[in-house]
Amino acid sequence: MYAGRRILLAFLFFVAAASLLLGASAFAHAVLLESSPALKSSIPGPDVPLRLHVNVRIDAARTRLILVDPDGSLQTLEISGQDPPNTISAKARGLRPGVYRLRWQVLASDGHITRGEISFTVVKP
Ligand SMILES: [Cu+2]
Repeated sequence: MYAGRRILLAFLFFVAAASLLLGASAFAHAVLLESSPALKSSIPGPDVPLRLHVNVRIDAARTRLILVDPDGSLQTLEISGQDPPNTISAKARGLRPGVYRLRWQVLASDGHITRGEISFTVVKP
């Protein structure tokens, strides 16, 4: 009984230590802090400025932004700016009202790729 408890405590300690270590290494990855448009927000069209803010400096040359239209078609967006180096800016033009998804993929300075998807709604201006 007592030995079982000690094993359980050791296990819990191990889990806590492992999650601390994982948390520390995950910090070097690019984590999305903020986006414009924000997730599930509505924004007037037809021209929509896009901006992603991550926690670390990213490599623009290895960053991809793909916009999925309401009808499911894809367009690759040109990255127009990276100032400061932990942000990416682009502009989507001529968007009709509807639900869009921005698929993003960034390469952080530690060599790890992070991806995600932000859905937002374009409304009439
Ligand atoms: Cu990493």
